[in-house]
Amino acid sequence: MTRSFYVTTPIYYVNSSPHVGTAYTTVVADALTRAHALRGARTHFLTGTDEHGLKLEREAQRKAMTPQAFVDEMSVRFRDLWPKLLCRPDDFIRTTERRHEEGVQRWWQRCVDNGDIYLGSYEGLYCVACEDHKTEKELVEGNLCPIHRRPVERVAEQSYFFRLSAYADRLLKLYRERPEFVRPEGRLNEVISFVEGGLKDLSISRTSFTWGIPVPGDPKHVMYVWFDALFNYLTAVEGDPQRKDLWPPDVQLVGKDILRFHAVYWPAFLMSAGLDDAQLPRTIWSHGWLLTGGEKLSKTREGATQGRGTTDPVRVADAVGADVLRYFLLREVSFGQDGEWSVPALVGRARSELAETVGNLLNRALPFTKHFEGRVPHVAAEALTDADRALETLAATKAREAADAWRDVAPHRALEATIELARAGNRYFDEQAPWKLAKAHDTARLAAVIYHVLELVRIVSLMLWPATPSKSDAMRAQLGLDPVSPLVDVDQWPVTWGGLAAHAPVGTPSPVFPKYDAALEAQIFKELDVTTETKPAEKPAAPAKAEKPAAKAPEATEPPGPITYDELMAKVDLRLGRVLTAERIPRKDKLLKLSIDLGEPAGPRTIIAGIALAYAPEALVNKQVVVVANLPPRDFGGGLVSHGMLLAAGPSDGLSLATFEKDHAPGTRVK
Ligand code: ME8
Repeated sequence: MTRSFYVTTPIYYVNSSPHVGTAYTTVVADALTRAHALRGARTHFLTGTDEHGLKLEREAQRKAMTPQAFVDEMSVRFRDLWPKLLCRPDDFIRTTERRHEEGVQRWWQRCVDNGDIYLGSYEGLYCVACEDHKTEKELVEGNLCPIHRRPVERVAEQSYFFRLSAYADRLLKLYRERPEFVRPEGRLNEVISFVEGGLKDLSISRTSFTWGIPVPGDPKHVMYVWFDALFNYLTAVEGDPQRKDLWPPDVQLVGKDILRFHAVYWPAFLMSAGLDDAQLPRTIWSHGWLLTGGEKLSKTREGATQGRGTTDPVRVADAVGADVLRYFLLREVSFGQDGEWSVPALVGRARSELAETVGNLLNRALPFTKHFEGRVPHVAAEALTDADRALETLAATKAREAADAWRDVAPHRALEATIELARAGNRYFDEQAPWKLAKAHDTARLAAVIYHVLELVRIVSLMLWPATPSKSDAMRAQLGLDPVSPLVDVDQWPVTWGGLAAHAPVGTPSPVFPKYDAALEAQIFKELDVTTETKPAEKPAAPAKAEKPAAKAPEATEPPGPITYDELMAKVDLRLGRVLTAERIPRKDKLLKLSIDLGEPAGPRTIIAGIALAYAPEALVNKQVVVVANLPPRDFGGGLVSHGMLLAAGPSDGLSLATFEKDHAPGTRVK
């Protein structure tokens, strides 16, 4: 049976232009869609714009425009952005469209018919930037909204209410029976505590402004913008006979700021409208924020990037290419966690992973096809060695790992598996030394080695396609292959070896990624307003004291110059971790391989630390440690990659690990 995959992004407020934070969710949705399409699913990707409410009415007034003219102009900026980022939504819904307005009015009426909407009066606080009601308790110093740091408004007016309080038990039963309804797990717990804390009925209409969908039968009320907006996911598909059966959505991506609306109000509205549990969305996937200087990157904080570059996705895509921006967003942030926006970090990733690992592998292997008349070499079975077979097995393993990670909405893990495979390809190339085989006229071995590398690049190009579609196609062109083209019911995920046909002509070699040398880096930094001194690590940073002589006299080194607290928090991500397992590494006396829980949805991290002379592995299990969590991975060779560094001090045989007096949850940030 054909599998379908329906994914949604939030519909974005059009009060100002999109930024890389907005682009983040859409890029993830697009990449997930591509990954599922490549596996043969019938996919549907919905995004759009949220165009009603007080915030937009006021913004239009400020611009001396009618709300309609204003939202028309702004919505286009979103619609036009997505193709520039190689995103291909199947539908783009605007809440000012007729299909939506009429649909929402019907859903409202269903809730009325069910006895869940009643007239009352609302008195309380409201944050226009959030379009959300607030309680005194939630406010921060100066009576400000904790998210936007802006004053809230006092509202007192007649309002329709939604009987949210009646749904607490059914919601709790839903979370219990279908824990995958909210991901990641930690967020599910937050949602459960919120509902267990008691649900109050929700004010869902306003009379003090007019820019909204009129309440059926009482048009002096307009609907609360969230009641209107949430139903977009349904109104976009219900009217179309071709799309109706896509319901319910498989994955609804939302930022953590709007999880409550999606995990509490949204299912309650649907329950009230008569949907049974099987018709509710399958998973609300809440992700973290892109940060600038430790704070949420938002429309109101544009420019506050501490010199780490513009947040305008169009400028970034123009300067480095949409593939590279997409790759960075998907790879850099552990999906579900917060991550820092930084152009230098983006260039660092592009250099070390895309150019020097993936592009390089193709560039190195392709010229050798001249020994085979510019064709894919044919491999004689008797020329195969254990190293070749090991590479084939690794490719299958990594392809499966990446497929599972895409399915589990973990793009960073999928791409990590992809890059690990490309790294293994480079190691294989070095070890097999085809230049020596060519010199020795060992054509049979040369054919086997070059075939293996080219086939590996084919596999990597498919595995990268969800993230870097145009670069994947460029690599494929050089392999003599057509662009990737998903087909419903055909699983093209590259788990089987040998897709590249022997004797097929290859294309002309040319670098798929530029060489990110100092000149190009300087040019990108200039174009993208990078003013910080921070440079991406040329070489990945060292782990805790690993294999380094003990610093005998720490005082002898010059202390670095002063930095601000914001700089510290922006640059160094220190987290508490708990050691789950620790083991020695054969032939590496000083190193231990640790598995450390940092509370991340992606699971524990592997960290290689140079602490074996000071700690027995068994003494470490369950220990609370301090981890530098935002260093690039460091490859120790032999499949050992460290994903972080432990803080420690002292000589290597008397080293002591930093820890805290009291226990705190894994993942707690050190501040
Ligand atoms: O909330 N990091 O719209 P919105 C990561 N209209 N993602 C970010 C981000 C950041 N710094 N900034 C924004 C709304 N986003 C409502 C939604 S849905 C029925 C109505 C992403 O324009 C993230 O997905 O404020 C977040 O949830 C969304 O943009 C909010 O966009």
